[in-house]
Parts: sequence; C-alpha cells; structure tokens
Amino acid sequence: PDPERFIKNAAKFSDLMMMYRCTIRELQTKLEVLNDEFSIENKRNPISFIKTRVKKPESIYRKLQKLGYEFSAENIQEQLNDVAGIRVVCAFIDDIYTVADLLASQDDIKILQIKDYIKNPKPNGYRSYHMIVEVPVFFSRGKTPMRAEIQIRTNGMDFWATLEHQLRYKKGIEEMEGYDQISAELLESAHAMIEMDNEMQHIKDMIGQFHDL
Ligand code: 0O2
Repeated sequence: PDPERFIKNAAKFSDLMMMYRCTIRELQTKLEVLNDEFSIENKRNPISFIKTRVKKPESIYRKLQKLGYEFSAENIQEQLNDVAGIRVVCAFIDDIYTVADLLASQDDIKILQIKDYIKNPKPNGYRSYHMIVEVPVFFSRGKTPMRAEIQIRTNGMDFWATLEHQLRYKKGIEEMEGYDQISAELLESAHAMIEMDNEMQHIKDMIGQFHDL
C-alpha cells in the first residue's frame, strides 16, 4: 500500500544484512589467524573447516514472531543473537576449548553467553559449544557493536547434528509412525559419537606424550 515505506524498509534490511556479512568476515579472519598461528607452532591445524551463514529472512521473521516482536531492523539487532552464524569444526574436543579460550581472550570481543552442550548435551543427544559474542565492526558511519553466534564442534558432532537437522526438518516427521524409534536410534548414534570423540582425544593425548600435539 505504501511503496515508499516498503522501499525504505527493504533498503534498511539489506543494509543490515550487509553489516552481518561483515561481522562474519571479521570473526572468520580472527579464527583463521588463530588457526594459522597455531599451525606454525604446533604443526597441525586445530580447525578443520569453518562454515558461515547469515540467517534467512524467513527464519528471522519466524524467530521474531516467536519472541513476540514485529519484523523491523531495530528488533533484529536488539532481539536476535544468531543472524550472523559461524560454525567452527575441529578434529579434537580439546581443540574446541583452545579455540574458544583464544577467541575469548581477545580484548575487542565481548562474550555475551556461553552454552556448553558438550559438557551438558541436549536430551536428544545434540552436542556443540555455543558462544554469543559481540565484536566491533568499523563502518563509515562509525564503530558498531555486532552480535554473532559461534558454534564450535568436532567433526563427529557436526556429522551427527547435520543429519539430525535434516531429519528434523522433514515435514511431518514427528507424526510419522516409528518416530520414537528414530529418536531413540539418533540418541544411540550420538552416544556412539561421544565414544568416538573421546577415543580420538585419548589417542591424541597418548601420541602427545611423545610429540608436541
Ligand atoms: P539454524 O537453522 O541452525 O539456524 P534460540 O537460538 O534462542 O532459538 P536456543 O535453544 O536458546 O534457541 O539456542 P541454542 O540452543 O544455542 O541453539 C541455537 C542453534 O544451535 C540452532 O539454531 C542450531 O543451529 C543449533 N542446535 C541447537 N539444538 C540443536 C539440535 O538439537 N539439533 C541440531 N541439529 N542443531 C541444534 P536454529 O536457529 O535452531 O537453526
């Protein structure tokens, strides 16, 4: 009904999404710098790979609606922590805590929240280390504190979570006959993954007694 307002809002939204893409770049560089430095000192990379995403408009809309807020640039910035998302995948469990500690010790990063689903897995078996951080990003209009969610996990945790996510988002799966069986088997596979992660960590620790790892 009001094209001018619509165009103005659309421009504001796309400007904000650009700011989140820049936030991701800023944090990704920090993580890559840590990885490079670590790999020179220890001759191996703690980070296997990094995946990033900006939350899709539809998911932003649904989340705001769930929280009881209308869709606006202000509400996105004030109410949502995970518009900018960074997933860091490591080989070993101790690498997760090394990366998290190194990042947290940088004095321009503010840690707003930590959820350790590795020490306390979710009932469905989900594990990951989640950090909500705030980092200053410099735009022409000045320094802007921007929030992002960083999920740090092992390859095993990532493998499990990716499959579980795909299955969970299949339409109507919860009403499906045999859903309880699927959930039970997913939980069982999560337990197998915990054992595998612990075993790999154990092997690394044993080798580390002879070589610096
Ligand atoms: P997507 O599609 O990955 O963006 P909130 O984020 O506030 O709604 P909560 O529970 O406070 O919810 O945040 P939490 O627990 O830190 O989880 C946020 C993100 O972690 C999710 O984002 C998922 O990426 C991941 N996650 C959490 N629990 C699970 C789980 O059981 N299985 C899988 N596969 N991933 C999980 P989104 O926005 O839900 O999804």
